[in-house]
Amino acid sequence: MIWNETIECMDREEMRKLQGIRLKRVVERVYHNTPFYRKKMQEMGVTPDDIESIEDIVKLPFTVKQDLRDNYPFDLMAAPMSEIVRLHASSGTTGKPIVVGYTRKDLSIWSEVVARCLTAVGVTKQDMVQVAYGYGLFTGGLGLHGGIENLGGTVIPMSSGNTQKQIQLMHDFGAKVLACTPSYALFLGETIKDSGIPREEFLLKTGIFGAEPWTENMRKEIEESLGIKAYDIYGLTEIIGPGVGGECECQNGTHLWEDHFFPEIVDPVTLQPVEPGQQGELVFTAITKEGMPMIRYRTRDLTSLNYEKCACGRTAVRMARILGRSDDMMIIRGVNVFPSQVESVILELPEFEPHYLIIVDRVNNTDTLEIQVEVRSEFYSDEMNKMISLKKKITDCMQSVIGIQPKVKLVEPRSIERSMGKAKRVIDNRKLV
Ligand code: DLL
Repeated sequence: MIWNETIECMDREEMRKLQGIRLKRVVERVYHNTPFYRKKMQEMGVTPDDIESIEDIVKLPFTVKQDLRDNYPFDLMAAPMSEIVRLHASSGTTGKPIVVGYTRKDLSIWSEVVARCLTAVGVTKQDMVQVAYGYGLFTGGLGLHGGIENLGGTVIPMSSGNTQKQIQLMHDFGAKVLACTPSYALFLGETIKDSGIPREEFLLKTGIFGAEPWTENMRKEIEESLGIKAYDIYGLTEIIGPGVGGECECQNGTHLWEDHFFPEIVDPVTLQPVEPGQQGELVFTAITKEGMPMIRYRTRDLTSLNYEKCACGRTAVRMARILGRSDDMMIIRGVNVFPSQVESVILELPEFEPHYLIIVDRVNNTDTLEIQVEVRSEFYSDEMNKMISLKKKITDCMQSVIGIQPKVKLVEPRSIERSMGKAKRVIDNRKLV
């Protein structure tokens, strides 16, 4: 099933024309309504008249997270505050939060794109969806919520946490779909197992997971643990929240809803467009937003785009799994290491649980990398020899993938703290110095 066939399967030339018209409109809007953008465009000598087609997007300035902080709270709005009907915010790890505002039309676009994501993975109005993303300033809960209502499904607005109750209601209500972070999905799977309720008594069949990077191996792990199909949903507060894109049943890339969010991939250093299909930093322009449109917003997410038509029939461009954020990349003794590489090694090995912690530090001016990982109970042993050889096995695998030798610490099952929202798996103590 396809929610909006005209758009999702639109011919590429036609899509580019539509994007061009919308780009011109949004550039006019921000030029006249948002002093920040007008100033930046004037500095570059660009006016809305220079924008004739989507190709002209490269004439426009980039926007970065710091710009949102500098314009805190409302200076990037392109609509009067009387037109703003909802605010969301994201705090990040440091500094002031970033704030975004939505007009009524923005909310209706949001519920449209989330409905597309839900339909693309087979969710229908017959289905009950348990939303275990956080509700509140975070966009996850309310974003999914609006899409499910638009689709006509039944929402269970659980929010995150309260894990025992999540399980109980999922079971008693017969939820078919679960929406939460992949790390919380793992925790819920573990908790169901512990509850002693037979898994067959749950009607769950589909998971809609996102808000944090996750690997293909993590997908397999979750699918097995919950007995479901697990799909990716992508988004970010600055652009709209969840639903900037979502996977279809082919599980072969995340379709981006490019009639609303125009994607580019640029080299994060030179900021020039990369060759088609190459990996780089994802940049979005929200070409239909009214409240707070973003122009060429640098997401810091690293991925690549595939414009081939998908087996599902959609022509909407597909984004590869996010490798990580450029600011998540750790440089350890000069070597670039992504948490996703560490995750894929751990999940490749049957002896380990998908729960781990990466601790980076600097001792005597040398970077250290410690990986704590839980050993599955069937492999956990009091025999020293067994544990030593297990440790050697994972250390060798890590070294061959990440290029440096980590210090691995094997820990008991269930000893690493579980996450109910976005998992925090990296502790970089070097930043404290
Ligand atoms: O996480 C919005 C969201 C909510 C998406 C629920 C999906 C589901 P932020 O808190 O602003 O918004 O974080 C956005 O999270 O730039 C990525 O780095 C990361 N991210 C989001 N979805 C995915 C995903 C929400 N599917 C940041 N895969 C983004 C990998 C993701 N990373």
